[in-house]
Amino acid sequence: MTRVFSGIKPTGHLTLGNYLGAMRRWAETDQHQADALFCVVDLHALTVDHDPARVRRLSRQAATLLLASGLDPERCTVFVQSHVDEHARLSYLLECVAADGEMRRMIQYKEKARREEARGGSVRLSLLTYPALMAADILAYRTDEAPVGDDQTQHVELARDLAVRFNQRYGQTFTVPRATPPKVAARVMNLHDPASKMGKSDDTGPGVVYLLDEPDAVRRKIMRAVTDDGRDVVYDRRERPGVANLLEILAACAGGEPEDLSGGYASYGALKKDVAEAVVEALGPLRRRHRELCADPGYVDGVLRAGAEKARRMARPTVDAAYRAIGLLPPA
Ligand code: AQP
Repeated sequence: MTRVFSGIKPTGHLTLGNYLGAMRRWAETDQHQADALFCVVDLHALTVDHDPARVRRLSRQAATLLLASGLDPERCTVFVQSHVDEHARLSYLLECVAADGEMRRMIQYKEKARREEARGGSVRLSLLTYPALMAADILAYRTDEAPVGDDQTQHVELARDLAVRFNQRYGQTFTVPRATPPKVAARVMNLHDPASKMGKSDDTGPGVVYLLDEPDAVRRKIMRAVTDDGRDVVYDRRERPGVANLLEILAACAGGEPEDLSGGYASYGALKKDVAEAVVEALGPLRRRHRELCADPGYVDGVLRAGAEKARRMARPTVDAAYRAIGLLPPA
């Protein structure tokens, strides 16, 4: 059976981008068709300036939202990264296989380092080495497929390269994974700045739809989305990125192809209205289930405890094998 692994970082409140680009597919498809693991990758949240209490709060919220989105612990493994030591253990070995130059080429590193420097902060070393930890997340489980949004495919490519290199140097140890981006909404863009990805930690709240936004807030944000010069509704990602983003969100929420949907609208206002209603409807069940789960924190704790135990059992043999292969003396 295909093994699938993917994760979500508790660096902010989860967004419509996280949902359409990743979570929805995990719940609707991956958990039914594969041996799937989904993880709140909390160690990754420490790569930028953070408030410890907030990371803890957001980790719990992310886990609750994963379950609210439809992940079923009977069908897949849901856990928190820091509860399974194998991720950090393997990450160090992969840092010993990775080259400094390939880490510095990562687009997310460049963008986030620039942002940290612009804020006057210092860039953490872990921001540079983060892709090695992400590779460890994936490789520890002998993952075949990593269903991620567009922005993460470069990191999965790096995980592939590291797996191949490790296997060549030290003997066959890892499965070589591949990224599987979604067909639509692989990159949901910021509603106020359609040149930038809708990210949970980019501090531009009005352009970001959060999964727990009230329906009226969702409507307001979408009605205020920037559109492009011109009045006709056409799907053109390069020339009309604002409208293209709205059409892609509509296609992802209500079905259809962005090109075909564009023909049904004579004005931007009518399009925005339909997008807003489609998003509110798509998020409705998730919001309701989230409220129920918040009333039962013991259930969420139990799922995470069992998930971590299972994940540990799955990862340990591979990580132990990697330790042996690279030349470390096993404990007596
Ligand atoms: N805007 C997006 N469109 C499509 N997919 C997206 N994903 C994130 N944003 C979009 C996908 O969601 C999954 C989890 O992402 P993550 O939490 O690991 O981190 P990220 O990709 O760095 O997402 P953010 O929200 O932008 O976080 P920050 O702002 O902290 O960097 C991934 O599969 C991702 O592709």
